Amino acid sequence: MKIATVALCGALAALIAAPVAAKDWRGWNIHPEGYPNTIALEDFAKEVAEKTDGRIKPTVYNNAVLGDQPDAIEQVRNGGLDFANFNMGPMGQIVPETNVLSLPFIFKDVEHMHRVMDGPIGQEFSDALSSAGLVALSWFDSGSRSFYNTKHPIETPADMKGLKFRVMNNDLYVNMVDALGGNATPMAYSEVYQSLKTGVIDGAENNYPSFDSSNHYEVAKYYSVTNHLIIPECICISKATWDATPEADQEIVKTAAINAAKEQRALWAKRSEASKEEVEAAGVKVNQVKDPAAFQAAMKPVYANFLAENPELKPLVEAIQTTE
Ligand code: GTR
Repeated sequence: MKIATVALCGALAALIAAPVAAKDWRGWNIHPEGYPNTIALEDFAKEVAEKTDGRIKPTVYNNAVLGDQPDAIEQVRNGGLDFANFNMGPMGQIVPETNVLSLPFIFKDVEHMHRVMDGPIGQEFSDALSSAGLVALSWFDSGSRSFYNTKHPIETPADMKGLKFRVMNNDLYVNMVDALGGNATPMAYSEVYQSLKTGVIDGAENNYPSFDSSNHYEVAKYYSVTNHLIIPECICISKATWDATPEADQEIVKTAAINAAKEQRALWAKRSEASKEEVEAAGVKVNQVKDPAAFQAAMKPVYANFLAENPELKPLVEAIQTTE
């Protein structure tokens, strides 16, 4: 054998024998330990590490320690972070199609949301996310959101008047609260507790598990059930990370994400009940609004403005509304 050939063979052998460097994936999570999403994300990470024999080692960073949601979305898009559990609320500012999911009362109930997101319409949202650098692998629940505040129960839209509510970072929510007669302030989730406590805001809106885990219930004693938003959440992988992953491992990651979503949905249902009981036991007054139709009727201008600004999204809105 010629010397050059020997050297080449040696190099090839070294390549084959060299262990493939494990890929450390960093994952963003807004929630604390023990929250349904956190448990499911950690099980996702475990399954991926096990099934890839450690070729991929995902780590989940809880409590938004890697930044608030809008920042984290950017980081996952540009490959600075590898994966995350994102609520589609703040996503609307970046991927306009996902704003459709933030239209108040667009879903009849959580089951309706499941039917939509688990079918072909869900795929349309995945495609839109993918064009923005995010691969949505599966959909988590986040129940339905209602208003809570430190002052008094909300029975009718008129009770919103004069109250300042924190909303997630999305202009649609500002329009929504305006249309109901209240004042809206977009604010990071992590700042809400202190702002409620010091009176910078009077209220916010969320599902029972987040109202509970964020301790907002300690300061906001009135939770008024409006169910105005039912917003799905994704396990999203950075497209840069995804494209750099061999196909066989992509399959493993996808399956793990679907398993995690099944687990999260089951945990979610239990946690919603438990959190409702917990906040009531802690003295929160929960009331059903007297006339839900009045809240829905107030959303007409929100829809009208949205469709005037985004006429191309009308078919998507109608497709959801007509899904049985
Ligand atoms: C929670 C949601 C979070 C975050 C938070 C918020 O219900 O799971 O991703 O969006 O609400 O209000 O900021």
